[in-house]
Amino acid sequence: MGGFDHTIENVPGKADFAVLGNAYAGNSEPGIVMVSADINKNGKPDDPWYELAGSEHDNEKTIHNYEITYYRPDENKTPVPHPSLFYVTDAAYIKWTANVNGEGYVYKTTFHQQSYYPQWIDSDKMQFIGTRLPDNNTVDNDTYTLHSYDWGGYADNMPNNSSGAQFDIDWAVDTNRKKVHLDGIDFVKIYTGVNQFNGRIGESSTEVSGVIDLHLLQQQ
Ligand SMILES: [Ca+2]
Ligand SMILES: [Ca+2]
Ligand SMILES: [Ca+2]
Repeated sequence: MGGFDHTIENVPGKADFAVLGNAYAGNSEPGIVMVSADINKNGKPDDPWYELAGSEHDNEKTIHNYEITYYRPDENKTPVPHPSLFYVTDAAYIKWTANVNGEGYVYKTTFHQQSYYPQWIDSDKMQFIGTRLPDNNTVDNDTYTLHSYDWGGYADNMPNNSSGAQFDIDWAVDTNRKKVHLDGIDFVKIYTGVNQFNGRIGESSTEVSGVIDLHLLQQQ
């Protein structure tokens, strides 16, 4: 989550800000983008948040109000080998449960040896609530391709220099998924929107390296 030293204006009919990631063709790790305006002018993100809707918003495979809980693993437990993938060192590493489509595990792989559960978190479980986007990968002989969604609303979905990395505040919807109008925004929050395993790549995780006011840059 981040804030700005000024309000990003919602210019009618134009994209208003860009979210920088590291997506390129076949390597999209889409994240949900949320925006908020500092309505009470206290400089803090304690105002209503709105999701930006994109091409998957009305996709029947998108799960709205998805709730997922991750459980702290015992780092000294006996690893469970994967039946076919040699590079998975523990196929029962971090257990997760969800309100839709049940449960599973985040695998540990030889490519990422560190502890995956956030070490600064005291709680033995972490719950997140949000939108889960449809899986965007295809696999051919254990080579994964992470396809981009068609348009809008998603961070780390399309290359930074493309219009697919630009966002229009007019895409904002409320918790009832109805369009809302905001004159501008002061805060942006982004989270990974897919829950899938991609072989040697590991799990999908949205990268964000910056958010840019397109009007300030006078690119729009
Ligand atoms: Ca706009
Ligand atoms: Ca990425
Ligand atoms: Ca505020």
